[in-house]
Amino acid sequence: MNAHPMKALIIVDLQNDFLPGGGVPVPHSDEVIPLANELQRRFALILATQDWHPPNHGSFAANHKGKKPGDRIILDGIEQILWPVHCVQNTRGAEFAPSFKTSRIAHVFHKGVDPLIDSYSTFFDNAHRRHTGLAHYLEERSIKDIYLLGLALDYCVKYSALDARQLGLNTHVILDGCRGIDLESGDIDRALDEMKRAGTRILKSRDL
Ligand code: VGL
Ligand code: ZN
Repeated sequence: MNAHPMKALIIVDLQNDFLPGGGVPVPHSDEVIPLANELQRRFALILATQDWHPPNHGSFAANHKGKKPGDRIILDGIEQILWPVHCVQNTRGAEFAPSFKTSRIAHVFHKGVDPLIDSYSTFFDNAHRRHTGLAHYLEERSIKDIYLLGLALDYCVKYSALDARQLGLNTHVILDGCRGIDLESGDIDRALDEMKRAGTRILKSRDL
């Protein structure tokens, strides 16, 4: 066995559409990019994720007659919040932020590719029907410790951390490397509580 098992830095959805001015702008999200670049020096394995929707994705309000962003519907049997069009495959909105340094990323995992189901988590879709390959990737390399940062704290980061805990991973969230949407005020605080209760360690980059 590996005496010093690797830990993975997982950088979540640093894509144009989640930056100020994008389709689903996360407030102050541009502020995490320098940290995402800087922290890569501290990890031997860097992974990243991209929200990667087809144009007909069921999470887009525009694909449901009479619906607007923020409305809730039942999509193929489960509840779905509707969003503005964002992160459409092979468009500028889905690209990584221009200042984000990507040369050391070992693998990019795509999520939200099935038009009939959304995927906030980097591990599974919202109904846990299909996985993205990330769990197997980590298992094959005996990686038990993951460090998450990115967007959005109260969606993708939260659901990724909860799935990671269910998979038995030692899960860390680097708080100053994340920003949230707070669609309903308090969402960010509730997300932090939920992650902590599930055994996620919330830490600051200076405590790494
Ligand atoms: C996300 C909203 C819609 C996320 C993805 O990755 O946090 N949020 N799609
Ligand atoms: Zn999305």
